[in-house]
Amino acid sequence: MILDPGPTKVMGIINVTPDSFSDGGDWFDHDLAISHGRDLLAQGAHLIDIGGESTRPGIIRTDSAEELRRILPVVEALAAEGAILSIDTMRAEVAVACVQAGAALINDVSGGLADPAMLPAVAELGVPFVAMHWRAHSTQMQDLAHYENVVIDVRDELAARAEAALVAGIAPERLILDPGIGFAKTGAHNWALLEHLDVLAELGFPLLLGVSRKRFLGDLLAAEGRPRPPKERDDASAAITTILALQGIWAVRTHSVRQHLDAIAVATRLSGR
Ligand code: PMM
Repeated sequence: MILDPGPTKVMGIINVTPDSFSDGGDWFDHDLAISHGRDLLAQGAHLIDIGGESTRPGIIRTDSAEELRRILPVVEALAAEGAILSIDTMRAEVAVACVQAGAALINDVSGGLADPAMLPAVAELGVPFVAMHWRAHSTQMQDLAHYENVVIDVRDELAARAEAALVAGIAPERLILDPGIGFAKTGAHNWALLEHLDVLAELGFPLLLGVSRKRFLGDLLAAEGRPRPPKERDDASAAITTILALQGIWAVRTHSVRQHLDAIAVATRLSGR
């Protein structure tokens, strides 16, 4: 089972969107998205995360019909080939349709906050659920990047989401938490969370982390005042994965799979996990 203990897992990303910051448009065509999924699996991805709605800061939402039009054929094709699929959605309707089409896990960046029907629907489906730390939709989220103590505040807000998920009937062994790197957070907030994941681990649930190609890495690697472009942030992303694997994080959500598997192999060899 995908949630069994063991070395850190790699979740490869397919954004079937025209406008994601990291790979926007690359996999918008169904055939390209499916062949990209096959490529990520051939590289060794343990699971594939498929999303049809960009969450880039400032972006206007996609409607549910369009979200399903983008992802359902990709889910059907890759599930038929035996891939373990995660669905990156904030909508219960999309979650239900994709699990019926063969998806294995729901990844909700809003942790069930965006759609009140999400937690009961996932409880009913009986699949694992990733609850990410989130404060508002993309148009407002960066206005809410204010914390007394980001580590404690994110821990407490995630604990509240976990509690809501359990009350809705999601089994504790099917719940995964994610601090939501870059969502209502500044670069400093992201680094503080990465330094103190032990505090989040105290909640007792597996952790998923998504740092791949994010803005704070572009800023870290900036040259002449210009952030490093998203597709040139993969080495730095994999460096973080090494550290996450040493800490026993459950999984990383990444655009490039092989580099991260290599990083995990090194960390696993050194730590004996
Ligand atoms: N980040 C993005 C989208 N979905 N899901 C989880 N669980 N965690 C994340 O950090 C996360 C996510 C945005 O990144 P992308 O545009 O590169 O997919």
